[in-house]
Amino acid sequence: MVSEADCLFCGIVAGRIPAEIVHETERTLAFRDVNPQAPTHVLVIPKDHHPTAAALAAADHGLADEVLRAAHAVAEQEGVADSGYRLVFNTGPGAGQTVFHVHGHVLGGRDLTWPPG
Ligand code: D5M
Repeated sequence: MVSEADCLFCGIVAGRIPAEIVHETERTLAFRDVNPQAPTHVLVIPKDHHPTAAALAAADHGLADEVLRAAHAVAEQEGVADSGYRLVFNTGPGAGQTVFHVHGHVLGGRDLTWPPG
């Protein structure tokens, strides 16, 4: 388990690691993915460290709700809310999660196929 001191996204929250921040609330932060998979690809995180979406939901329902609302605010701000966007929480290594600070991917700006790979 990655500790908060070693956590990449805690480093972004602390300002130690640069990121292009596009949205911020008291308890959430959103920044552009370094490896975008769509014209809009923004990561939305709680500032507090929770490793996965499951851990966040178990620990703090209110914060999970704030992350969800921040994701929709990002979609509106990016102009993809009306055309449609995808909100993805890869949860666990088997689902492709590589950074263990919960993050929702907000993807939009192109046609998105289903099912995902
Ligand atoms: O997604 C982890 C995502 O995090 C992946 O799409 C790349 C992105 N990433 C990695 N490092 C950075 C930094 N420094 N800034 C912005 N985005 C970053 P996962 O769902 O865990 O596979």
